[in-house]
Amino acid sequence: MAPRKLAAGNWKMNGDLAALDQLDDMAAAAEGATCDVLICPPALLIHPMMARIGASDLLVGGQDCHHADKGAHTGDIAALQLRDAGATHVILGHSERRADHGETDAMVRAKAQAAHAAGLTAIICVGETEAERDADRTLDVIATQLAGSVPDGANARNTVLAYEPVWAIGTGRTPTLDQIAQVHALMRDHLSARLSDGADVALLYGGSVKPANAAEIFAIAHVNGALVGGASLKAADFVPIITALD
Ligand code: G2H
Repeated sequence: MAPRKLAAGNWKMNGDLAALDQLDDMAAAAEGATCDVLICPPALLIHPMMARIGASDLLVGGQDCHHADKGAHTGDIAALQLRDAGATHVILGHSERRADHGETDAMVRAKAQAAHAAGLTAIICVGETEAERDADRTLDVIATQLAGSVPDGANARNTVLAYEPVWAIGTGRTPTLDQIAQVHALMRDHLSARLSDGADVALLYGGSVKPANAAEIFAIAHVNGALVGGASLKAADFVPIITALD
C-alpha cells in the first residue's frame, strides 16, 4: 500500500459557528477525492461541524489530546472524547503546543499512545527552529524528535507525520524544495527502519502552504500531503490545495 494522501486543515484558535459556512465547498471537494480531507477546528466546533457536514467524506480532527483516558485534568480533552465526538484524527506535538505548553517529546509520545488506544490517527508534528537551522542542526533535531515522539505502536494506519519548520509557520516563508526533500527523506528512512510498514506512513509538509506553492510542494518525493493553517480557514484557499494534491 502506498501512503494515503491527506490534506489537513488546522484552524488553530480561529473560527466560530459562522465559519462553518466554509465547510460546504470543502466537503464538496472531499467527495470522490483520491486524497483524504480533514479539518481540525477548535474542539468547541467539532460537534456543530459534525452536524453541518452530515455523511460527507470530510474528516474531522482535534488539535491536541491528554494522555489519560479521563480524570481530574481541568481544561483538557481525552482522545476518547474526541473519538466520541466523531473525530478520526488528532494533531499532536505542534510547535505551538510545544512552545506555549512546554510539551516535550515524551509527552507527545504518551499522547500519541492515548490517541492510538482510542482509535484515532495521530498527526505527530516535528520541526526545527530558525536558530537550529542556522546552526546546521536541522537533521539532528528532527531525528531526536522522531525518536522521542513516535511511539513503538505506530503504524501506517494510526500515524501521520508532519514536518513543520517553526520559522515557516504563519510567516509566509517556506523552505526550499530541496530542504523539504531532505527532511522528508530522513523521516521516511527513520520510519522504514523502525516500523514494518514505515514506507506507507503518510508524511505531510506544513508551514505557509497556500494555493500558489501547493503543487510544487506535493511534487517532492515523500510528501504525501500538507498540514495547512491559515489557508485552511477559507474554502477559496483550501479547495485549490485539495485539488493540487488530488
Ligand atoms: C503550520 C501551519 C498549520 P500555516 O502551523 O499547522 O500553519 O499554514 O498558517 O503556516
